[in-house]
Parts: sequence; C-alpha cells; structure tokens
Amino acid sequence: RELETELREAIANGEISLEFQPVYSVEDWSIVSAEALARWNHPTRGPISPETFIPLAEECGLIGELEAQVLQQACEAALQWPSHICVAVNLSPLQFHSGSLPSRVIDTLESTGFPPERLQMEVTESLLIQDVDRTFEQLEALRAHGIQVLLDDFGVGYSSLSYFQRFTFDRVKIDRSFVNEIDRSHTAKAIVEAIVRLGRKLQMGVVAEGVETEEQMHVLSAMGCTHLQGYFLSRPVNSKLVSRASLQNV
Ligand code: G
Ligand code: G
Ligand code: MN
Ligand code: NA
Repeated sequence: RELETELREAIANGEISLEFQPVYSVEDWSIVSAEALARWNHPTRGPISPETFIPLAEECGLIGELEAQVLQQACEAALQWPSHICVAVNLSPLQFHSGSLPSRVIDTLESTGFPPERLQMEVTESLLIQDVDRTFEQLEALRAHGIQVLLDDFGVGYSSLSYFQRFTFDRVKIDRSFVNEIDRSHTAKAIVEAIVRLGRKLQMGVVAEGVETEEQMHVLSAMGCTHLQGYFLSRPVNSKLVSRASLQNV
C-alpha cells in the first residue's frame, strides 16, 4: 500500500504521537521549555521519521490536519507540566498560505485553556522566501496574542539578517551544524559568537540546538548562549518525563 494512504489513515485515526525535547536555561540549568516532535509508529513498518512523513504530509495536503493535532496534543500535554514550562511546536511554511493560521491557533488555545504565553511557535527561514509581507502579518498576529515566535535552524538555508528589521523574534535557535563544529572549527565559533552578540543587542534569547558533548555545553554557555538543547542534555522523551526531569536540574 502507498505510504500516502497509510499516513492519511494514521492522521484520521489519531496515530501521530509526540515526544518532547527539553530546552535548558544556562542560568540555572533548569528546563524552561520542551519542543514537541511528531512521531509515527507504523504497525508493520515500524517508526517512520518525521523527515519522511512531514514532507509527505506537505505534498499531499495533510500538513494542516497533522499540525493541528500536534498543537492540540502539545497543549494538552503541557497543561500537565509545571506551569513555568513552555511548549514549542514546529510550523510548516505551508501553514501560512491560507492566512487562517493565527485564528486556528487561537481557537485551539481557547478550547484547551492553554495560556498563549506558554506557547512557542518555531518557524524556519524557508518560510520567509515567499509572500514575506503576508507571513510577517500572521507572525505579528500570533505575537500580538502573546504567543512566542522562534526562528529555527538559524544560519543555514536562506538566512537574511533583514528579517530582524521586520520582525521581533523572541528567540533564535542556532542550527546544529554550527553547534556540532564548535569545539573544532574556528569559523563555527566565530559564527556562534556573532549570533550571540546579535541576540543580546536585539534582546532575543539564543538557543544552541544539537548539543552532543559536555565540551560543547561548556563552550556554548561560556560564549553566552542563553539556552541549550541537545542529546547531551536530553533526548526527546515522553510528556511524563518532562515533568519528572524538570524537578531535578542537570
Ligand atoms: O523528530 P526529529 O528529531 O527526528 O525531527 C526531524 C525533523 O522533523 C526536524 O526538522 C523537526 O523540526 C521536524 N518535525 C518534527 N515534528 C514536526 C512537526 O510537527 N511539524 C514540522 N513542520 N516539523 C516537524
Ligand atoms: O529542525 P529541528 O530543530 O526542529 O530538529 C529537531 C531534530 O533534531 C529532531 O529530529 C531531534 O531528534 C534532533 N536532535 C535534537 N538534539 C540533537 C542532537 O544533539 N544531535 C542530533 N544529531 N540531532 C538532534
Ligand atoms: Mn525545531
Ligand atoms: Na532546529
């Protein structure tokens, strides 16, 4: 059978689940948020990576429904966490095409009773290649409602510093390709330093993602990243473990 058909059914049957990857504050090593990551455990094929099924959902018009479920589940899960912990969801650029994203998100917040201030939406730069004005308008609407907006995978793809002139992101997440090289490459280090300085001047938090070693953790915190995320600190885990992990610092 075709994977597309199976994905359609999996979404209709509510078989997409979530894991959450914690993000730590460098200040006190507490968990400040956790990023929702979609999971599809296929009954016969086994786990299918989001790197396969997210693009497939985008191609066959299922991404709106899939991410609506992700948002709903993420809010419900995070309501069980200590109330200082935010939840982050990733947004496909295609979600901005219809123009109805902000109102759909706000409806979900109202129906679940989840506080907008505890929701973070991660957008990538690829979203800003087309129809920039309309996209920024929708990001403004989300932010005006109190939702935090994060720029994900920063520094790769179609990065343009001019985005910062157009819109105030709450946080910028440094792509893990730089983070991975931080203890070997002079260039990667210089790039991260520049992003940290920019973040400080523009009052944006700076998250380093993909931290895999203790050495990287030390270098990145000494450089002034405000938040760290990566396998060294925690892998993506189930919702209950976010609560449990938040009771103890690293
Ligand atoms: O889950 P994993 O760590 O393997 O993530 C692989 C990729 O899939 C990442 O780029 C992540 O951002 C993306 N991803 C996971 N869940 C979602 C989702 O709900 N929506 C979108 N657009 N991307 C997601
Ligand atoms: O694009 P996005 O940042 O949303 O990607 C999240 C993806 O990154 C998930 O697939 C997650 O499993 C993966 N990830 C998280 N931490 C690490 C890490 O320390 N190393 C690597 N290689 N991948 C990571
Ligand atoms: Mn992300
Ligand atoms: Na990312």
